[in-house]
Amino acid sequence: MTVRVSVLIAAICLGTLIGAPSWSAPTVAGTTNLVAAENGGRIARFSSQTVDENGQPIAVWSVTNLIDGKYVIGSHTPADSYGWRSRAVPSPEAPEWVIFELPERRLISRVVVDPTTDDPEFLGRWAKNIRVSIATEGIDGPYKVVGSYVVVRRGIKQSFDFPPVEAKWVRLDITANWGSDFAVELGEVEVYEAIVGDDMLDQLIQRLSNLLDDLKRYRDAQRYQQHQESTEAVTTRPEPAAEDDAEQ
Ligand SMILES: [Ca+2]
Repeated sequence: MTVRVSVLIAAICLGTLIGAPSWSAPTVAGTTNLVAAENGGRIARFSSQTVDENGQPIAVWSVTNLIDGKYVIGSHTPADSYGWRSRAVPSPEAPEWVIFELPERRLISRVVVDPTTDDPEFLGRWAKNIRVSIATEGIDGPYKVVGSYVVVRRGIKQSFDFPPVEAKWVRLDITANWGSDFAVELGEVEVYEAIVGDDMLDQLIQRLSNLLDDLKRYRDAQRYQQHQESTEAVTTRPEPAAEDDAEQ
C-alpha cells in the first residue's frame, strides 16, 4: 500500500471516528437506498425523457432506470437499462429535473449519484451540476435546497452528504451537462437515511461500514484512472512492426 493511500485512509478513519455531525444528535448515513424501486421508492415527476421518432418513450432510456438498481459498469451495459436521457439540454434557467418519492417521511443525509450511462463520457451528456432539494408537505413543495454539487466526469458512484433533513420528496435539478447540446444523462440515483445513533458501538460499526463503502468507491476511482492511463499508453505506443524493421 502506498504512503499516499495510507495517509488517505488514516485521514478518513480519523474523520469517521471524530466527525462532528451538525444534527443535534450524532447521525450516520444508513445503508438502505430509500428511493430504490425494490425498496418502495418511486419517481413521482420528471421534466422529460427521450422519445423515438413516433414520440414514444424509449424504454432503455426511461427515467425509471434511475432507480432500477442496474448500473453501467465499464464496458457492461444492462440490456434493458442504459440510464436516463432527457429530451432537452439543461441550463440554470431551465434545468432538467426528477422528483423522487420516498415510501415514507424519513431523515436523510446522503445522495449518491452514478452518472454512468451507455454513452461514453466524452460525448459530454452526463450530468455535471446538480442541486438537491427536499419537501415534506407535498409534492408541490415548498422545496428546501440542501446542497448544490458537481458530479465529476467519471464512471463511478459519487456521494454527496449534507446535514440530516426530513424528506418525503427529493428533487434533483440538473443545471448543466458536460458540454453536449443534445441531452443530459444519468445512470442511477440513491438516497440514504440518516440514522441517529443511540449506542457508541452501533455508531462506530455504521461509520466503519460507510468507510468501507467510501474506500470501495476510492478503489473504483483508482482503477478507472489506471484504466484510462493504460488505454492512453496503448494508443500512444509506437508501432512494434516499425521497430522490428529497424532491427533487421
Ligand atoms: Ca440504473
